[in-house]
Amino acid sequence: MFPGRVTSTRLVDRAEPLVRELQRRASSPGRSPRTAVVLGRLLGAGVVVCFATGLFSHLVQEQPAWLPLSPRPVWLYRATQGVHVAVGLALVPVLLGKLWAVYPRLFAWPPVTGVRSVLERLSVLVLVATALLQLATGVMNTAQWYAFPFSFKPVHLALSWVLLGSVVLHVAVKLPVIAGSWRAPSAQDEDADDEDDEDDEEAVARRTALTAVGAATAATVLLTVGQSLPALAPLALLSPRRPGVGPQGLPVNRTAREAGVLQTAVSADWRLEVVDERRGALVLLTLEELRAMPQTGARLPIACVEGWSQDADWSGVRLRELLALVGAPAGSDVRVSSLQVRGGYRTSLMRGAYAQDPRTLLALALGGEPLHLDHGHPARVIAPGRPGVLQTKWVRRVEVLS
Ligand code: HEM
Ligand SMILES: Nc1nc2c(c(=O)[nH]1)N[C@H]1C(S)=C(S)[C@@H](COP(=O)(O)O)O[C@H]1N2
Ligand SMILES: [Mo]
Repeated sequence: MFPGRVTSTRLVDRAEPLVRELQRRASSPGRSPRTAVVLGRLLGAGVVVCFATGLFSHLVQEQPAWLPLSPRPVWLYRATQGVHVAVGLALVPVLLGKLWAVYPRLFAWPPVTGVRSVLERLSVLVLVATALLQLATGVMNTAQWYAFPFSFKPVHLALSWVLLGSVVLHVAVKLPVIAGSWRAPSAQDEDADDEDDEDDEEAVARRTALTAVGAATAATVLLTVGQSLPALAPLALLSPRRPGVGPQGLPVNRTAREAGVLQTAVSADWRLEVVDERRGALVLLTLEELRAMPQTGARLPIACVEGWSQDADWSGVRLRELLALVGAPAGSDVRVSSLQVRGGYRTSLMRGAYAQDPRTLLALALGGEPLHLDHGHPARVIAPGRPGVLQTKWVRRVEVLS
């Protein structure tokens, strides 16, 4: 009489033993709730660290007027973004371990037991999907492999809020398991009876699983962290860029050829324009004139948003001395433009605090030699505390904004 209903009941009847069998096969003593909790704690802590350092990176790049950021300490962005990428990479094996530990729960039977369990499963789905996407796009971005059909930054930023939110929700839902895990060691001492053997087997399997994840994490970090930690630079075999490797001993993110400035950057017609339109002031300077001005040296890092960083000895003209030539008031914001015609990093905004810093240079030399074309010849910006993307190369114009 109700053929549709009968069929679906039969399907469910048939599915149950299959799902239970899948679950039985997937179950292993290493996948104890405690394994999941231990890895979960690491993941949670890592997500919080990545969220904080990522948000900082966003704010340093946006330089919102309401947030008076400081160019000092000079190494701050280098440290926060180095940590962001190192922790982000370390999370990859931890997340894979966590998914290994919990995936048999996909085969829970019955699949849902009510509204609460539907919500719980949905929240885990969002958590797993965002975590995988966030880590995958992050890693792909550091490798400059832009295979995804959306622009990285806004998606990575939005996902970071969703991820943080779903971690908080997940911890709230799992609080009983987490709390039980805090109590576990003392509880085990108490019931010293015939369950002991099983506990031992589980403890050994758990330790094996955690050791494997730990080893994979250590290997990932050891083979990449040298991109921002000079002492380990020789080990950074998995990093797209390694300190010391590049023209003048410094890596290059975008070459002069890629930026399309091969001709314009070496043209004899090049002049630096320093402009304050509101005062109607314009100064044009040749490279020889810039070299004839007082030269200042500064040891400052290039700290790429993609995680690699390296200190170098720059020298050139203090930016604030150039701004003084057009009578710009101390602390003015400026816009720096390059010879590049296309691409996101052809111009950059610099807040007054940075423009005024005595170590902010329009650099003409690197390591005592004229700038290599790929490092921004004839002139580039180098300022303390700025992400690499804002250290504009092949500078053509410096414009006073306020
Ligand atoms: C735990 C998860 C993560 C969170 C919550 C997170 C969060 C963020 C946030 C909020 C930003 C700033 C985005 C913006 O400027 O608008 C950022 C930037 C960045 N993140 Fe992550 N991130 C995570 C994982 C990763 C991973 C695994 C990697 C790669 C290993 C990575 C690589 C990057 C890079 C390269 C940037 C700089 C992008 C740019 O400015 O061009 N992130 N992250
Ligand atoms: N005009 C211009 N300047 C630029 C870029 C660019 O693409 N165009 N790339 C930036 C990035 S992402 C970094 S990390 C630094 C790298 O400087 P380097 O090549 O001298 O090491 O230059 C920055 N300056
Ligand atoms: Mo960069």
